[in-house]
Amino acid sequence: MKNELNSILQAAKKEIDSASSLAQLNELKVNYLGKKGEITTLLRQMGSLSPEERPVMGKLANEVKEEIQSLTEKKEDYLKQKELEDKLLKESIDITLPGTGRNIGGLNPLTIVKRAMEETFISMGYEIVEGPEIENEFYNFEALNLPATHPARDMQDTFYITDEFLLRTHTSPVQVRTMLKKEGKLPVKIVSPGRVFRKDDDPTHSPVFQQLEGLVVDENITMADLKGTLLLFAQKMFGKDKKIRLRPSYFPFTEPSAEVDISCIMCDGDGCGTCSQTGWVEILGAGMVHPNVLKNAGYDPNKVQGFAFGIGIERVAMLKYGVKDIRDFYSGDIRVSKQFIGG
Ligand code: 2NL
Repeated sequence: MKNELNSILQAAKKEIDSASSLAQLNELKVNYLGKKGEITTLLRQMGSLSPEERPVMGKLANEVKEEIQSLTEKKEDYLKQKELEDKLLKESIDITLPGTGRNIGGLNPLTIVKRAMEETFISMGYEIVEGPEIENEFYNFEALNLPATHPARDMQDTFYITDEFLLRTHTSPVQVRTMLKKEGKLPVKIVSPGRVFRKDDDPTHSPVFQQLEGLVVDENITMADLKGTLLLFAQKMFGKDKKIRLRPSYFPFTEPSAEVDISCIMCDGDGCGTCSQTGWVEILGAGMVHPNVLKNAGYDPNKVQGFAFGIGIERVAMLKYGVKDIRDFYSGDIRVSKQFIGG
């Protein structure tokens, strides 16, 4: 029996030694020490021993049991530690690898230019007013001296939603709404920036574009006020050295009307490709508010006057940044806005 116990111990030592997982170790623990394990089975045969041998064998069996127990515990600790180390090794992060980086967006150049324009007019005491992009014919056409029969109304290739509703073709309806709300009160001094819509699509026309219109109504307003205002605007946007000139033009909502040029920002007036050798580039349209428009909006044209102007935001941005195709602003191509990160 002593020999058997010894060989059990040797076999157990070998198995414990070669166990490579906690599951394996558990299994051999049951095999040696469990209720149906080898040592228990051997101890059942104690009855065949002499009374002197029994306590000796019992003591030896217990020692073998304890040794196997302590060896499995040690191995268990070792395997647990090893499993943890393996896991940590697998999860380890190489902090020397380069980072994945982050894509930071930039403002669309039109937003940058729109904000700069707004700031310019805020500094001159204007209020910014916005309004609906879906309009009706009264605010978009009729009130602005464009009756249904007016040729400008088919000239303006309009997106109609229903017979009644359309996408505004300019931001003037916002100004009509503002005047009507004021019920004849003075002064009116507002700019209306926003998206407008026309059935146009080529390198210099987009079906969706942005405008900033300005309107001043008060007593004793003259064309000199308009010219001074636009000169200040041109100089704030393009540089203190810039000059402007007004050329006679026609808009149904202003009389007289003018097209406004700025001294060429590329060649400073010497003549180049941008200004077609003229030294001037057109930047906006303007004029004195037509008496009919004042009347339609609740003002007496015999008592008050007004000036108004409309500036294409894309036009200003194209000039300022040398953009050749208006559609680049609306392409959604990140290579466009990336060039404007940080303003
Ligand atoms: C252009 C021309 C213009 C106006 C817009 C306006 C608004 C009211 C009354 C009178 Cl409520 N006029 N706006 C006046 C003249 C020209 O825009 O070519 N814009 C890009």
